[in-house]
Amino acid sequence: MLEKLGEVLRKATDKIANAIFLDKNLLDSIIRDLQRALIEADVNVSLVKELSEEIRTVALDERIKQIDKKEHVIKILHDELLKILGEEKKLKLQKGQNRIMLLGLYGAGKTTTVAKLGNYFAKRGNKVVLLGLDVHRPAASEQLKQLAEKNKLNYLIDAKEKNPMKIWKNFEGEIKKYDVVIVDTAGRHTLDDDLIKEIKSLNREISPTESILVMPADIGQAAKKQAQEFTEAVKISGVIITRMDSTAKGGGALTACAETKSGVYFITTGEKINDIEEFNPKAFLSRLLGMGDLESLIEKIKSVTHEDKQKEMQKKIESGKIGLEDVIEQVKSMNSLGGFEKIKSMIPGFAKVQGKIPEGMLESQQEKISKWEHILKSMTKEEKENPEILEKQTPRIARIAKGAGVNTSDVRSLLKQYKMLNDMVKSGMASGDVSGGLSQKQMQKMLKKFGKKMRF
Ligand SMILES: Nc1nc2c(ncn2[C@@H]2O[C@H](COP(=O)(O)OP(=O)(O)O)[C@@H](O)[C@H]2O)c(=O)[nH]1
Ligand SMILES: [Mg+2]
Repeated sequence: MLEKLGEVLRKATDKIANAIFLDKNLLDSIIRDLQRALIEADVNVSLVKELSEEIRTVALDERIKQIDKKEHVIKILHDELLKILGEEKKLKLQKGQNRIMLLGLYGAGKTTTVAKLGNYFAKRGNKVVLLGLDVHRPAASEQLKQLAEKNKLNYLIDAKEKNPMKIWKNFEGEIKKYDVVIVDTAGRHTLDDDLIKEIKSLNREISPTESILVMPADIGQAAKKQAQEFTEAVKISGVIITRMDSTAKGGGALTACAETKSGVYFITTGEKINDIEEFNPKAFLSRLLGMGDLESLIEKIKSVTHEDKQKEMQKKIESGKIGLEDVIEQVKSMNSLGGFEKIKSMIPGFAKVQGKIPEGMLESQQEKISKWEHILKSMTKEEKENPEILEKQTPRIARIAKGAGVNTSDVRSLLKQYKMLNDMVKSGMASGDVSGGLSQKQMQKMLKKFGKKMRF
């Protein structure tokens, strides 16, 4: 059910959580992924735009400290998604008899849902009966009968009678014995005059306590129009979305219902009798995000963020000096993106020129990282604190390489990366304001030089 969207949302929150700094480029890439996934889930483009703008506004708000930004962004993402999913609407049974009528077009899932809903209420101790009033489809009453018998539910059908009002009248005495009557009705290909007429007279006759519109999730955003049309014709008290398991468009159906303020009571997620669940937007979203709730999500971010470390890092960048360990630490913490990508997102402004970075520099450096870690272990405290002293010290470099079981070129590559980063930091690239440091042109020149020198 919306697996793809869930996956993208989880990746986006992970990216936010793992970022050292949420700079514009990282944000752009996250928003791009989100937009694509939401639109693929058939969420209305203007809703998607709104959501993106909200996130962008918060993320680029200068007044919010970098440290707090990730939490803000995650919270906004969560709240905005919740907003487009709509309010929770529960189907509460009333005292006295509940007459729940399911309406919808052909193949929407009415009959199947009548059985599921009947089972749902029967399991909760109610006296339930299913009533078949679909007189148009020859096999409709047989389908209901089979579903009821299979699941030991009471049912009332009359396969011969072609007037649904008559069936209701004939069974009136029998129906009185039950607390919950779930009524299956006939659909049409479209909501035409005949269907409207039939629903209206059923409404008068039965005076249902609930008139529920059943729509399949695969109609996506078209759910909006359908909900509006049905609501105009008869009073709809809520919606059930079926087949959430079999389409990627469920996001469209759900958000379309929220837009029309048609509360979604239930969603159904399979062919089996128990494949029905109350639609709780919060729980649904948590599941999509793969979290318990917003609080645990924020907790997760805090736990991977290491606030102290982040503060420390920011200080170092501001003071214009990054240590060897920082270089490795930062590169390491973004395994999924590869080493250099991480450094890119770490230094605001850097990614702006990413197109100009020589190829090869962006290669994943996993192997290199593990070598670097060994290298660090065979360095003295003095060397680690002041890598500059190694610069022209071939014997020292050879000693370190031997201790780490790597080549001297590996040691040199770490030193180069270290130097490069510090040069960049010093030159003001990491100030967060590119224009305040080097010009774009100067930066490109510098990168070119680095690229030639380094061949990562
Ligand atoms: N995968 C899946 N199929 C469903 C679900 N609900 C209904 N269906 C199927 O959708 C088809 C139409 O359902 P039916 O109840 O006969 O629709 P009706 O014409 O509105 O009464 C049937 O093949 C059902 O088995 C669901 O939640 N998941
Ligand atoms: Mg049916």
